[in-house]
Amino acid sequence: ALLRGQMDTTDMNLPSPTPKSSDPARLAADIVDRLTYRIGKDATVATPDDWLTAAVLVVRDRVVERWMESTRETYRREGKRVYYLSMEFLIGRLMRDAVTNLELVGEMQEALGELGVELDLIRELEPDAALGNGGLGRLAACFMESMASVDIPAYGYGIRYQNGMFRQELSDGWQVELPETWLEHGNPWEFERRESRYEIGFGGHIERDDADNCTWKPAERFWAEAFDTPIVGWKAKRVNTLRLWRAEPIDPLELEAFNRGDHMGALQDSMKAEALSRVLYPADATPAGQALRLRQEFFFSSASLQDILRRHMAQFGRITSLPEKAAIQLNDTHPAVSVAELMRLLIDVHNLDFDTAWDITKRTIAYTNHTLLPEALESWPVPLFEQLLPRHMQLIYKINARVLREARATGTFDDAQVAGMSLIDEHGERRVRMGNLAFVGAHSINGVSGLHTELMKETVFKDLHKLYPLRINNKTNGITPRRWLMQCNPGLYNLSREVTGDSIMSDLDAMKALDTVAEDAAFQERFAAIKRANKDRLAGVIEKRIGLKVDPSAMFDIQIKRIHEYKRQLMNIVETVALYDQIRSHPERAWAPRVKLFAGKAASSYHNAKLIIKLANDVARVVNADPATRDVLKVAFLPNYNVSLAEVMVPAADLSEQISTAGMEASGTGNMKFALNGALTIGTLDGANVEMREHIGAENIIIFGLTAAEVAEKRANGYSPEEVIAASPELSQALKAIESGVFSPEDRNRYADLVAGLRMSDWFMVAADFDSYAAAQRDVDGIWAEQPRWQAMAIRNAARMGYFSSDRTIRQYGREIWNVIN
Ligand code: 6GP
Repeated sequence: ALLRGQMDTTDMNLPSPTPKSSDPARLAADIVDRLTYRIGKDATVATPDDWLTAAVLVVRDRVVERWMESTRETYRREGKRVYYLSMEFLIGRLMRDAVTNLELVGEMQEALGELGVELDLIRELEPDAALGNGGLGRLAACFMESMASVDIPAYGYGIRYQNGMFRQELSDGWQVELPETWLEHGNPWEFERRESRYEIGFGGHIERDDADNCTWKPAERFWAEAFDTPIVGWKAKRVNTLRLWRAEPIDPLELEAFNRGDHMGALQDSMKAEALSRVLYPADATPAGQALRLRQEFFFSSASLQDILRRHMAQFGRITSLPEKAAIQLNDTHPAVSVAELMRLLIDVHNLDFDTAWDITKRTIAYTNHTLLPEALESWPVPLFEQLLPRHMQLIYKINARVLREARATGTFDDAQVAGMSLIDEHGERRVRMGNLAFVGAHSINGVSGLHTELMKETVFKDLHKLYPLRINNKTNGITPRRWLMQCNPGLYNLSREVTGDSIMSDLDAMKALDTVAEDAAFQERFAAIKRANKDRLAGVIEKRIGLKVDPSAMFDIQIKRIHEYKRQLMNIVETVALYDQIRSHPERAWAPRVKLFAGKAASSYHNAKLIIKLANDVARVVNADPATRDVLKVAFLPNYNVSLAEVMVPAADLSEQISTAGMEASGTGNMKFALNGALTIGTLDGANVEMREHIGAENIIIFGLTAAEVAEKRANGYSPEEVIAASPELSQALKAIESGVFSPEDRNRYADLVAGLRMSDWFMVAADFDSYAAAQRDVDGIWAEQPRWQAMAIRNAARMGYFSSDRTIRQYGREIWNVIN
């Protein structure tokens, strides 16, 4: 009886678990049950957090049945599984997601109502799971939800950071970073799997066995322990697993040291383990570059691969069938060390020869690139790599020798080109190039928008693409319509369904039917009323968070995303200053009232990004206090941007700012969320904006500025921002005001260097695009003045975003990369 769990139970008559009812009365009884027996509290003393936990546990029970069924079914079908390896999963809250996908919203509301608890209130208490920085992490979360929704058996693998993305506060307009403590009240969604743990090694030396096969004797060893969170697909069709690893010491306490009186030394291993899964590096599209980061990358890659191989061998018993049964997707280069780790496991543990192992590795692994920014291409100093991962270094040299041999054999590359393809950068300090490692170890390398994929072929991977021309392909990003329409904007969702029918959540293309009512005055009125209600709600949030009153009938013009020079928040602020000047010089004109909203975090070490946040706040302070512009212009920077704040801001936007320097934003996904929620986009021909224009129609989007080719041309041939600035009176005046301290009277030099950067080099083309941007903003004003036209355009935006559902993206991955859908 003790061994029951490991025995074949098929011929035993075990009782089955009781199916969970979704009747509101039953749900209410279950909630009280969890409160009593799991949390140990009486309803009379339960706090709102206790009610939330009890409600989550009840919802989770409804998920578990479908979860086990999904797992069993994949096993039975002997199907292929997808493994999505990502350092980041920016999930946000899970309660509303799970309840809507289970279609239990009404029932849960009623059940909690019977207990005198409001669902809407307790779900606001749920902390955001903020295990990501921005676009890359949020994409991983949308993909997890879509894979479950389109019925692909998939596991997400990542790190269970104890402290996710930092909490941002503003102190006198400056960003202050505070630790995020999302696990403070426990996490009722996750299941700790103490039995699923793997040993992870670092350092040490290699014992040679024979030509291929080696034994690595690491000097440091830790456990990786699994925590599983169920991810519910639309209508609970399938429930997949997000498996996050936490590091544990193998020797929690070195008793010998402790007894010697060395109490700190005795805990050394525990502390080192804790550091591994402690914090998310808050660098977005910029490399963290520290040894701990490489340790984190290897830690979760190795644990995930060991788990994948264990599952494969348990079911199929033969390692060589791995590529037919497992597709491993690397989310950017963060898990790129997986290429070497899979090789090590195949050769040293599964005793394959190098050639067979290399063939299996390439057929199993695929890699997604998310940025072309040269500074973001990860590379590690060879000495550091060698010291932490000696066996992997050896394998990388061997892989490199093979790739360079293949390159030379073509006879088409000169020495410089071969050096560029090498996995080792030999300029100055020798470094391991993680992008090249991911490229050569994968059968598919994809970009995230059409433009980005083409640029990848022409720039970073130019020669590798020539050597392996069939590998690069495009998978334009998408967003899940469940979270980014149905849940965040129920008003628009319900109104749309009157026209489109009920299928839009499984087929976002059906939104197209809204085109037929775009010009209909009665429909426009209802559409505008929903937008207005969303704006009223946001106005409430703004007042509560920063004490600023804004007029919900004004145009809400929003730029929310990580603060980065290439995203050009600075251009938006400078244009705001120019507009402010204009309004003051021409108060008699009929200005379209605007509320300019900003939110986003800056990497802690990114000086200019932090200064841009301060500038937004300085400009806001001056503008908002000026009675001359009071009725037409307000500026606000909302602190602590996260998924939950986005869910309030996106549905309330009239205008979406997607104004990156062309060629620099790989795709963007915020752009898609806004358009789906009926905002107009002002943007450059960058990333997925290009494809959005094709789908929405050029007449329904406001495009301005240089193209990617023009930017490249200007950079190559030199360009003089001073001349451009001199030729633009508006820009000159705005820059002068900023650099002379009009917005920073207490520190007049605060922005001198920032503006000098624009005058001297202007790498991001702020000056070059300024006039075109300002003119486009005046076009926007013109459209705003013709409300029926604006509403028609906004409706057409929502109608034509079907292509940008992440279900479409995931089906393309499934067909063209993973081979899990026909
Ligand atoms: C981002 C890109 O900057 C963004 O354009 C894209 O939409 C998103 O990835 C999803 O593909 N990249 C990152 O966040 C990043 O860290 C290494 O890239």
